[in-house]
Amino acid sequence: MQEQPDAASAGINRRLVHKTALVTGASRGIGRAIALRLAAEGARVAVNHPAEDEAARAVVAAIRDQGGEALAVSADVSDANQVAAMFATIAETYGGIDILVNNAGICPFVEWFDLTEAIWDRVHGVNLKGTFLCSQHASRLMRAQGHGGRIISISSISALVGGSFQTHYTPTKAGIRSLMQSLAIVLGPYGITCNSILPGTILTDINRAHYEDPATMTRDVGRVPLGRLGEPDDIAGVAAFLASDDARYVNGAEILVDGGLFVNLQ
Ligand code: NAD
Ligand code: RM4
Repeated sequence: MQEQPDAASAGINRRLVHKTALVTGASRGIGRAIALRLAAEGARVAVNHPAEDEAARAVVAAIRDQGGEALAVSADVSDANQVAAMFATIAETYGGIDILVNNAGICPFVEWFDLTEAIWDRVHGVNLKGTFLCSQHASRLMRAQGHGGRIISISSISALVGGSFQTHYTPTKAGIRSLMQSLAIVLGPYGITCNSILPGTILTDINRAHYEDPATMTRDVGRVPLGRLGEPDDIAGVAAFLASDDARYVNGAEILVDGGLFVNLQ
């Protein structure tokens, strides 16, 4: 594989050379930033997207343009058959997997009294069941390979605190954090570490409409001691750390990446 002058000149380490990663929901937002960062550190990256998606092809092209290796893999992470087919493609193409980033997630902002069973099921299906399905497939491959692995799940500050328009969503993020804790125990003996990242508020397509209201934006920025909402790149470096050998003894942990929002209560 070619060297990456861009990564080197940006001071980015090449900690993931010879590693294969899958990032779910990697065509936009936080997933896209993580895919680009893992590739910049030398990993081959499978860029998951749920359906026909021009943006996923653009992420693959951006990685190849900087000398990296990437593949777009389509699957709705809530669908067991599609997930199985995606992992078969990755195993066939790259021979296995070393790093899984469970990032795909949805959060339609909905009032509690308007919440329907269909919305509840869909949010749980994508966020929590998707994390279960992908983690089980990845860990089976990692166990068979016999040299450990990394499972990193994008939980949320919403695993720790409530959200009035997120009554369907916060339980999925608490569930993802809890799943990583249990899997840290189950998979630790195979050298597979399982950790969560808990982003605070990162401005992406998931919440952009919510922040079109300037009063909401001013209120929420005012709650963050660092004085700004997060950006996808604020999460990408933390994911790369957890994927790397620098985090080899980090297991069953979580990293809150929120600019100080959570501790700003008094
Ligand atoms: P986003 O809407 O930009 O990205 C979500 C990604 O998930 C998209 O690429 C989308 O195509 C993909 N996706 C949706 N449904 C899918 C499915 N069924 N199968 C596969 N992929 C699917 O939002 P984002 O903010 O980048 O969110 C990424 C993750 O970060 C989510 O899990 C979200 O809950 C979490 N998160 C976001 C914030 C935030 O403030 N933005 C904070 C904490 C956690
Ligand atoms: C996150 C967190 C953010 C919100 C997004 C949609 O987990 O709750 O504040 O903007 O979800």
